[in-house]
Amino acid sequence: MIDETLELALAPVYGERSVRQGGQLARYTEALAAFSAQFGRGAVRLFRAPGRVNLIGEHTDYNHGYVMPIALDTDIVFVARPRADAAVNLRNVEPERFPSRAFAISAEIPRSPLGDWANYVKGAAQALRQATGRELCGADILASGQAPWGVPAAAGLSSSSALTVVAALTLAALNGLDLPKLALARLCSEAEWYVGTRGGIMDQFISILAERDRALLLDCRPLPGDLSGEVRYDMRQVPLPPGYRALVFNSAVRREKTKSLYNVRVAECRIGVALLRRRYPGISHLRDVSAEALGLSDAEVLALLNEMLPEQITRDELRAAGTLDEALDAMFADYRLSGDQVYRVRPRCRHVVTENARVLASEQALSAGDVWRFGHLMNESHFSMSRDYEASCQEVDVLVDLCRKSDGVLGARVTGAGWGGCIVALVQDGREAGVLEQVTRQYIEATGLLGEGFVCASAPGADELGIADYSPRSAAKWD
Ligand code: NG1
Repeated sequence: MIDETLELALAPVYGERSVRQGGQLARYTEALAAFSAQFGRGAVRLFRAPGRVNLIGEHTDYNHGYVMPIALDTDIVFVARPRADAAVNLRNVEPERFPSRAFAISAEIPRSPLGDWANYVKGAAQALRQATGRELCGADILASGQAPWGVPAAAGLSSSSALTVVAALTLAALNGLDLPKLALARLCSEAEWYVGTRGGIMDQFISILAERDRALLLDCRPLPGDLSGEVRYDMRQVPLPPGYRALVFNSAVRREKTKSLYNVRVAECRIGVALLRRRYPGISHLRDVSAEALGLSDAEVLALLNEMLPEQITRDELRAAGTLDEALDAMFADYRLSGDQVYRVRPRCRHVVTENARVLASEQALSAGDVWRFGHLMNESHFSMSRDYEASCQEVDVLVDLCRKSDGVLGARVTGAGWGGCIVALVQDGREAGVLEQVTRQYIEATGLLGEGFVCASAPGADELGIADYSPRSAAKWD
């Protein structure tokens, strides 16, 4: 009986084949049993949030620019039961990797050590508590995100955001909070700052707003509020090109050690804005530096960057030049950046400005069915990430190169924050098995690393299993 009910709930999410043959049914059944073993039998609710792969538009989101991600069918699932008190008890189906944790929900939840998985749940709980301003009930939670169904960690596929989103979704639902999807997405992107990185909104938005077989073209600049005060964004679901598949290859280079470079990049972009504002005070983010917005040609925009931005600069040099305003000073402290950090402002800004243009060009190419142009734009994007943003690494460059040289590949690029992790490639339908086999073999020959690849299956956004919206559920479902 449970199997049939579960099957009905899982099929629209993963597709019928994945439920039994792909093992999803077994995964959920195991998670339900593990929950009962840990917390006792009784009613529970199920929630999931997917990881993502970004097709194009990297490091543009925190610059109010454009991104084009799709949600993957790999996800993190919570089996949850509300508690009468504020305690959150966390268990995981992989206790060695993710040990049990417990904390109480409050407006200021003490952090676990850096890298601890509980921090993502704490960030979500604290953000909900602060946003509602009222006491929240806690929960007993069992998390399931193991391979092959989970989102690989530290691979640029947004496992951290999937965890944040599923935690916020679960705690909101168990507390009867009826948050619109956009408000939840916004809350989750702010919640993730709890862990220390000053990320943008892409990952949490796609995890919540995704539709199956669609990429989301998201303009990361919030639209001016209307009278209701609700946040709004410009976005469009873009169908994936028929006859082509997206492949993801994991370079097997874990990138968590270099995560602190992320905040350096955000700082470099903000320094660029501060310097450009001396001539164009209307610029608030690098998104405003475009040919269209400034009434210039593309070549003139690049000339402007060359003229106004230094190749590199330090905090002391900024101070000496009189450009270190209060906001920048506060940023250096907030981002925990060291005093001797060198900021390569010009190439970083060049990447963001050209990447925004590439996302818009990609949308046009895809709408016109011009997949070759889209592949070319992916290649250009990687080049820019590698050379100007220095957010690639040798192994990832090798992997991208091997992909591009394979028959049937139209384009390939690093995806996510970079410095390791995954790449994404666009491949002609029917060629994917050959490309996967060949590139895996050549990559291990070249680097000694086993870079696992898979064909992307897209999935809908985060939700409670078996229902279509975030309204509170009355019925207990599993026993
Ligand atoms: P990943 O690769 O998931 O760490 C990060 C940011 C995104 C975006 C990309 C680069 C977080 C949670 N995510 O993604 O907002 O800036 O890098 O495009 O910080």
